[in-house]
Amino acid sequence: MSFPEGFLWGGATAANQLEGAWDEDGKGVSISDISTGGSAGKSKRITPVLEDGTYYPSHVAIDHYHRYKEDIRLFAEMGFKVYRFSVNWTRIFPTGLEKEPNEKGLRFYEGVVDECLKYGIEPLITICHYEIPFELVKRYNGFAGRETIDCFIRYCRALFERFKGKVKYWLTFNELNNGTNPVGGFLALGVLNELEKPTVFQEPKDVPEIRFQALHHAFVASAMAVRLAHEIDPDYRVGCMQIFCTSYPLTPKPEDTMANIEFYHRMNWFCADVQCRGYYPSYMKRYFRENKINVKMEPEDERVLQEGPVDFYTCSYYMSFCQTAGEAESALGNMIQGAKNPYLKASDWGWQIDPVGLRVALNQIYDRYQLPIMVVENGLGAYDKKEADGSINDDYRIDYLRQHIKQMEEAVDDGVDLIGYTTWGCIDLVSASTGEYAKRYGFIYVNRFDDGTGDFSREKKKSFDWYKRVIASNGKELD
Ligand code: BGP
Repeated sequence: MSFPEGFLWGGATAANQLEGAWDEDGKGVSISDISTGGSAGKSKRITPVLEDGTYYPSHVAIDHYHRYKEDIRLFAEMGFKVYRFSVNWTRIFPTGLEKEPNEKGLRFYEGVVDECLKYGIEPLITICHYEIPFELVKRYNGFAGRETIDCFIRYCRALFERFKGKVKYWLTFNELNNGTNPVGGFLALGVLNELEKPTVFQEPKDVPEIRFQALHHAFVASAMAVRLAHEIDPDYRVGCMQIFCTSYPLTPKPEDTMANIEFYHRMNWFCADVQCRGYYPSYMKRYFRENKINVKMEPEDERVLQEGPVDFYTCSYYMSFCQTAGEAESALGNMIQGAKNPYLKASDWGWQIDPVGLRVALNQIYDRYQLPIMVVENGLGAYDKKEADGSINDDYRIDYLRQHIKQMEEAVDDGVDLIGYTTWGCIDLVSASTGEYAKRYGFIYVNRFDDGTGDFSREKKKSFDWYKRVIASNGKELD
């Protein structure tokens, strides 16, 4: 039992959560740039007009824009085989509407890609990771407007043409199925139904029909992008990316099992079914009917979806839930909530920790699609403490990752075609859900804090050397 030869070990980040330099070299304003800081107890806000004196973490993040060479050198020191990062759409097309790409933006990512290749690290690029140009939100309500499809394809073309021969792996949208949740409509699809005043991130004005319309346009855009990628370079491999949330019936009551199936349909399968199989699953007809959702489709959409299934499947995996048809104590999770599982412990942010749930997930996904799989996000957000001697002993993170890697190994033994693993936030960065630095995931500590202090210097945590050993032994040495 072992990981296959050539297994892609590495780490993952997203532009808006680490680059900073939010208005440098011609970059435009993205949806993340109008999101304020927040914390576990205080939701961040989306402010259509930037407020003087308000703190916007993406504007500086961890200053990776100016330090990417140092960061990638550290990734290389750990032995990364792959580095997953996102391109910030607004560096390439500042408003999303330009006809020609911004050369300075392309050059920045060329620098990142070349730096990876210098160390033999395979770049894995997320094209749209919660970074839709804000101008497209104002004009078209993000992907709710069909016009945004063309803007996205123009952006994809610029990337596919520029990186031909250098980059092999692409993901169209980060966690597209987050668009099935009210909170995810803004992040994943750029849908913001309230432009006149700020929105509390956790309580958006939600119109399900608009959200599912936007999701449909994103499906079409994603399928068109897959096709375009293959036309430009037949060696390109394009994947989908989902939040995977393993879930169990809370009790053996048949009604709880049915509630769990419905959760799986909407949350885990709907978007992946469309992106992997190329057509809408039949169970969504009922959901749309019962929720009075009418999605408008153009006559060619069916064909476009059929012609653009993805080459591989990827997901984030952090935690699991239970489902019940009745009442239950609820537990927090990645963008969504579910019923609490009495057998699991939770992280400092209340996310239930479930390594076996990852093996369950990988089996379920592979049984369904028979496609190569990468786990492109997994990790523990925790409060790290610096000891008097300056060391950061994140044994809890090592333990979390170790348990999950063991379960991935089991899944490989079960026959799952798992080809890679990129831990989330391989370097500390800004949290997507809470907008804070305090929730740290990295092997590399960044001296930057929520009160705006800190010089951005980088330090290795205990987990740094541990992960280096894991990679060097291809997952054999986990202690
Ligand atoms: C996923 C996102 C990431 C990331 C991660 C951890 O949903 O794709 O961008 O941030 O979750 O979540 P958080 O930062 O909220 O802890």
